[in-house]
Amino acid sequence: MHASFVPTPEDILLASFPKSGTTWLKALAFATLHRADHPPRAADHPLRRLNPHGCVKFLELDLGLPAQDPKGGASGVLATHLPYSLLGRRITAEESGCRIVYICRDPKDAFVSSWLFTKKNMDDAAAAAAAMDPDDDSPPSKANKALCTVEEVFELFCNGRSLYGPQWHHVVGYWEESRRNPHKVLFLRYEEMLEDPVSNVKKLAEFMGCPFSAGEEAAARDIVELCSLDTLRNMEVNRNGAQLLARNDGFFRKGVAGDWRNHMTPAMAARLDRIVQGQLQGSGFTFTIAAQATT
Ligand code: PAP
Repeated sequence: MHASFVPTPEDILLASFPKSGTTWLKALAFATLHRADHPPRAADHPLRRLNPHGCVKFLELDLGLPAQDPKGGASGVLATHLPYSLLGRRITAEESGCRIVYICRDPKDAFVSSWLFTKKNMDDAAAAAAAMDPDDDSPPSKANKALCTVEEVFELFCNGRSLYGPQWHHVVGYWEESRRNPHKVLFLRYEEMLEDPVSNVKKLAEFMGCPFSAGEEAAARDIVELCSLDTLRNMEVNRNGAQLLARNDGFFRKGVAGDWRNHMTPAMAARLDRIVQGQLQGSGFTFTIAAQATT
């Protein structure tokens, strides 16, 4: 589907490795771009009735599907999990004018988030199947037999075998392009956004060509508030709605940096850090916060 996508200079592409803050970035970019039509405090703001994935579509998944909200679908902002090397010249060429915002996250947290998301979806599917067939008394764990153990999935992740992986190549591909071409690719870090969301939203707005004016200080703060994990999580659509393959509540879990500590052993974390550091050697890039976290 994405081969048919022809970007215009107004288009913004939000790129990320899965479970790195995509949903948050979609919400922030959408709310920032459309703040004139949809003030963040408005009761009928699209983010109050649509999940961020309903407001900003995925290039490789949704294009060509009927949009849930035609206005949202035509917002000029799209998202992708594709690595930079697979985007295609129509997007990456300087002449396309299309700009890319990338969000990166500590690989340990992205891994844990992905594992828990998959597990939850499998549990939800098993519960839904059980509800449809109450006479089937096989234990729920039986329905989940297909799910690998966390150790097996971790092994694959460490070997670079994950959806859109290896994670570190994904990040470095966009990071290098952001260094070569800072007006084409804005590189954001999930952990830095947690620390100072308002500054990062201002940076995002500037890059997207819609900077906040001096009188818009409150609007920037209101957008951060509207798009915060707690606000989005508590909306009816995100408590009870669903996307094609997942319930919306699964997109809003803890939203912190360093939760890997609660789900990985120190040995697992040290191993992944070693692999990533080895792979990053010579690139000039570091997951600074990740490196600090295990020392
Ligand atoms: P996706 O790749 O399926 O779109 P993505 O949104 O990139 O998922 O990542 C989900 C993570 O972002 C979750 O992290 P966790 O599992 O470690 O908690 C989710 O909680 C977090 N997240 C979602 N929305 C927000 C938000 N508004 N603010 C901060 N973090 C968020």
